[in-house]
Amino acid sequence: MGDTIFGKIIRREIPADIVFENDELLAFRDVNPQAPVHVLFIPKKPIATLDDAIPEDAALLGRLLLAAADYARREGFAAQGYRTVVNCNEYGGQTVFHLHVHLLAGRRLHWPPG
Ligand code: IU
Repeated sequence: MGDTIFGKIIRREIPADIVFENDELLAFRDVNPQAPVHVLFIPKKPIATLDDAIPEDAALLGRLLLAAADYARREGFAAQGYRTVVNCNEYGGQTVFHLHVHLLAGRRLHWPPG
């Protein structure tokens, strides 16, 4: 299932504040939040980066993004607004090589990002 820290979270080898789970996805609070709400949505399948995703992952990645949107709606901040981010590789700022969608909310976010 991959040997990143997120793989360990999926396997419950290290703790995380999990907010959503189904058979193929997991979501947990970022340990270093950049906004009042900062949740990471990951596929359990260990895709290292968006650049490693293949056409067969299309539906999974769609459900991953929709899981973030559903969470925002459920938690009541969808109408106010939020941001989803996927960092890819070094210049994209990726530090954990298990594909993840950041969901940031709870404050006005700046654009463009740094
Ligand atoms: P990035 O897109 O790869 O840079 O995001 C990785 C995120 O994972 C980053 O926001 C970290 O704070 C977060 N994180 C975490 O929530 N728990 C961990 O044990 C580790 C990183 I390591």
